[in-house]
Order: sequence, then structure tokens, then C-alpha cells
Amino acid sequence: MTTEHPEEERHPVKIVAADVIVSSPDRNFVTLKITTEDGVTGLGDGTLNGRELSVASYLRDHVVPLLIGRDAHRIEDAWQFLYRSAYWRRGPVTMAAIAAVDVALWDIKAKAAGMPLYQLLGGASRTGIMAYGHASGRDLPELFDSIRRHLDEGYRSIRVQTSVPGINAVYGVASQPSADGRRYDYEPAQRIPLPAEEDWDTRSYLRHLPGVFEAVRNEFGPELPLLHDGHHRMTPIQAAKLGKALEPYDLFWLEDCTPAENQEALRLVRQHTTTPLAIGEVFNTVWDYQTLIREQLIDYVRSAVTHTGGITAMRKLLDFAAQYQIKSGIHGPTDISPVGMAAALHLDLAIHNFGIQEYMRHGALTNEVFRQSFTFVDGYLHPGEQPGLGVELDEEAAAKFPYVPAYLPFNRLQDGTVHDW
Ligand code: KDG
Ligand code: MG
Repeated sequence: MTTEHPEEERHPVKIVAADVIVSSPDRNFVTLKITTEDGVTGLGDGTLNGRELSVASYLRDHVVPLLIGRDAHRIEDAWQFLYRSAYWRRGPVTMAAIAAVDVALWDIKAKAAGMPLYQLLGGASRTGIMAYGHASGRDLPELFDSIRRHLDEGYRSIRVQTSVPGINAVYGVASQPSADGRRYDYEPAQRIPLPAEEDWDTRSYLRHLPGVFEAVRNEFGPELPLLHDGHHRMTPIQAAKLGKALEPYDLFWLEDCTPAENQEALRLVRQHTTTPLAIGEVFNTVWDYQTLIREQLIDYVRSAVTHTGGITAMRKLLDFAAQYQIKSGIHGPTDISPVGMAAALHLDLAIHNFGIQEYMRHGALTNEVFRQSFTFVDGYLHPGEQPGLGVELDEEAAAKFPYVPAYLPFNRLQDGTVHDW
């Protein structure tokens, strides 16, 4: 037996630089690049839609100075240090910043090991990652065309969003007019100086939606997995009513039916419907799911790696969920950068309780800035076999696209009351 502590024999690999890169190819992204003394670099995503500069400042002003000189390989220690030493815990800005550091450190560790990240997470649990795409339309013919286009692109699971008569702008409908003239569903954050005001009426929505799903099922048959996003707009009893009304159309999930910071609300919804429930894209820690998971009030965890403290925290959250047969449905809109998306794909491939992965395609300019190794074949994603995350940042290309202020819209009811968007 040796009397020396093995830790003393291992030389730390020091972090020598951490750069925050804000760029706006098709939209704003916050990327952290960590460099070690032996020249290995890792990337992390800290993008928080509409609040990007607050994460950039949190990183630049408060986190980067703490990283220099730390051992890049002590990921758990870095996570706990950043979470606990700030005293002020949780919140989207803090957790996106911690996620950026965490993912960059996993990228470094996997590159140093010469392995794709999923190998360090236990290796592949499946051969491909089932992805769902976003179909939408202002009316049924437009919606059907959009579903057909997605099927042609290879998607095997489809999210369905539709306009509602009497409402001018509804979340998720690609072809409705956008204040900055761009495609609306992929970039709900509009590059305008003030948030766009939209209108909402839950009763009209509840009257309209079941008929749309009935028409979609009649047209596309019973097999196709269909999803829908309620985007936080209903009260618990309204959500219960919708879940019940959609039961004949056998949804894969109904997402964000209520603003779920009130976890207890889901108990009421659950008592009334067997439509599977997905929630959590605006959550940022495991604590936000404590009641939901323990009481089995949801079926899918919607957190993003980027907004929930990175791989380290997501792994723990999804392992907790697994004890209750709750599966993953990792958030993957275009406001998660290709770096955050790659992190999600490595996790998706490795965990046992994978459910489905959201996949919206990034624009051409984004793909110019972030070179990616993932593939999408016959509806299945795969992160690729490059060491690390498999994403490289072209900093020269990124510099061509400086930050552009952009805001998500907000809702008012007919009487002028601000409503959840
Ligand atoms: O930034 C807001 C978007 O990420 C969100 O509106 C997308 O709800 C969304 C989804 O399910 O992708
Ligand atoms: Mg959503």
C-alpha cells in the first residue's frame, strides 16, 4: 500500500482563458470558450432568448475571473462552486451561465479523452435520437402542407400549432406576419426595439383546437406521433378540459399547459386527463420539478441543457425522473445554440429514459458560425463521433454578426390585461 494520496500525483490542467462570444448570425447567441494550458478548448452555450447580454455580463464580469487557474477537469467541483459560492441560487441567468461553463468543461474532458462526449456519459443507449419537428398553419390546408413537408424531410413525430379564428397572432405559427418580417415560429424573438404585443383568448383556442386535431388524425391516420405546445396560457381547469378534449386524438404530449411555477396545478390537470403532459422549458433546476416528479404529475421533462445548469445538472434531473418512469423531452428551439443542441444530443444518446428530442433547424448563417458534426437521417439525430461535443466555433465568422437587440412578444387579452405568452 502506498502512503501517498493519488490526487497529489495528478497535475491539474489549468484554465488559462475563458472568452464570452456574443454573435447574431440568424439570432443572438452567447458562447463561452474555455482554453486550458495545454491548448484544449471547450465550448458552452449560455443563450437566454431576449436577455442574452445579462448572461454575457454574468459570465464576463463574475464567472470568468473565477475560472482562470482552476483545474478544467474538476467539473463537479466547478459546478458546485459556481452554484453555492454565489450565495444567490437558481434563476435563468445564473443557471445559463453555469451551464455554459459546465458544457465547455465536458467538451474539454471528452476531447482530452479522445472520445465523443456521449461515451463519457456511459456510451450509447440507442442507435439514434427520435426528433420532432414543428408543423403549423393558419388554416387546415396550410397545416396539412406543413405536416407533409416535415414528413418529406424525414420527421417521424410532428408538433402541430395552428392559428385560432379571432386571434391575430398565435405562438408557433410560421406563416403569420411577424413584426420584423421574418419567419415567425422559428424566431419568435423579433429584432425590434420593444416587445411586439400579441392578443390571446383562451376560450376561442379551446373551442378551435380539438377540431384541428380531429382533422389531422383523419388526414394522417392513427400512427403518427403528434405533439402540441399550450405555451403556458391556460388555468388548471382549462388545461384539464383541453387534455380531456384531445384524448381521442392520442397526443404524444401536451406541453406547458399551465404556467407551471405552480407545480400543484398539474395535480388538478392530471386528475382529469390521460393526455401525457410535458413541462419545464422555463425551469432551471431540479427543485422546479420536485413535486412534479415525486408525485408523477408529468410524463416528460422539457428542460434545456443550456438553461438548467448543463450536462451535470441535467443528468441528475433525468436520473431522478427515471425512477418514476418520466422521460426526457429536451428543449431544442433555435434559441438553443448548436453548442447547446450538441450537448443535448450526447445526453439523449446516453440516458436510459430518453423520450424525444425537439429539433428546429438553425439558419444558414448560424451553421456558418458553428460547424457541427451531428446528423439527421430518417427522423433520427446523432451527435457524431468527433471527440468532445463535435462543434467548432468560427470566431471570424461570428465577429461578422454583432449582437442585435431582440425581444420575445407578449400577450394582452381583449380587455388589455397582460397575459402569459
Ligand atoms: O425563447 C422561447 C422559445 O424557446 C419557446 O417559445 C420555444 O416553446 C418553445 C418550444 O417548445 O420550443
Ligand atoms: Mg414550448
